Amino acid sequence: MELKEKIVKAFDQRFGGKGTLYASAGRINLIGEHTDYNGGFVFPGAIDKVIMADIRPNGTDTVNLYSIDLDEKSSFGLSEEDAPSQQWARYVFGVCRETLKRGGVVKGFDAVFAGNVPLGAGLSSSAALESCFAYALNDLFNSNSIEKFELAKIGQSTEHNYCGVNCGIMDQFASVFGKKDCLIRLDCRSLEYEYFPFSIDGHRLVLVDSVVKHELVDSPYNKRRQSCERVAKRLGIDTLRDAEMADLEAVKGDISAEDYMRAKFVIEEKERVLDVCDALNRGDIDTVGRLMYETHRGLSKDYEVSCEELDFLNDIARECGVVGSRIMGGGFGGCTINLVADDKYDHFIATAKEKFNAKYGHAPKIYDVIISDGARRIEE
Ligand code: GAF
Repeated sequence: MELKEKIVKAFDQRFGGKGTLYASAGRINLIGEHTDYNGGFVFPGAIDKVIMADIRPNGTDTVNLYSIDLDEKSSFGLSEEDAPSQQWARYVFGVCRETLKRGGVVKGFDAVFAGNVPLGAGLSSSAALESCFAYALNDLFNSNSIEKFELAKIGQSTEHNYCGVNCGIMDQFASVFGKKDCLIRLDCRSLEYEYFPFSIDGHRLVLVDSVVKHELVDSPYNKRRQSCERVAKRLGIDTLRDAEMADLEAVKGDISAEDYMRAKFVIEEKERVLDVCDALNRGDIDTVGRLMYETHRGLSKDYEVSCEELDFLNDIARECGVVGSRIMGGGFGGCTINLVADDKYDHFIATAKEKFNAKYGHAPKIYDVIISDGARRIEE
């Protein structure tokens, strides 16, 4: 059954009648990893994998949610002390609270939701969930008076204040602003953005999901961010956006070797984003691919957010003549993103499955992605 039919049916069974349907998308990022919280550039796009929700105000102060995928329900009030215990429900609770904190209106509602964004794969299913509800609450209760930028920030603040992840703005921005067939070059300091038509004739984007998620103690994502902030502080600047390699070299003796490597990666990566945008404009796919491999190396060796399985997939991509390949998203598991010529695709996928299975005892999952629209109301 299609996602939409499944949701409409479940809403009717659980709450009776119909609500309004909304969706928002997961995202890919062609290049620009861990640059968002450093005030740098990113280059993401929304994809054709979504979280969809059927929502209807219920005339009370209570929110009633049902997640089809988890087969779990949650009910909560809208005050700060009403936070639900289930992590998945806290994403929606956070969006309600952050909307209210900004002076928006939120009243009780019933909602059923489900999705096809793979979980834990680095495709930002959580941003898709946040953006779907932020968009819906704006439409249902606020006559769309809340700016789209603010919807993205509502999602980001939800992560910070209700989910314990001190993330940047990239995922929520891509999910809210995503546009069919376009990548978005976003300046995460000014929030100025530009749509780039994503035309890669004779090539396609494919994600290879290692299906591993290394749960590391001590929140390694937040620790990476702290390293960057320490170096910026030492340099007397707000963020590493304003640092050059020469600045970093000048303080090398005063910072830890680890902080040096983290900052080096960020400084190099912010330039790579601009170079990839230029290369894409020229139709120079080979340069795009080469820079993707450079990013992988940096994420693996300097930023240290890769893992054995993802490095293995990256090596296979190189051996199979894939134009560009790298770990995508926050890291510590999940997917590689691969830019593959059409005539190399079948060989690459078959080889990745066979070799990965032989080494790790399970096949990776393969997702072909199409760049698509972000948050929206679904007209029936
Ligand atoms: C995660 C975060 F949520 C983003 O803000 C970004 O930092 C990304 O990791 C790394 O580029 O997806």
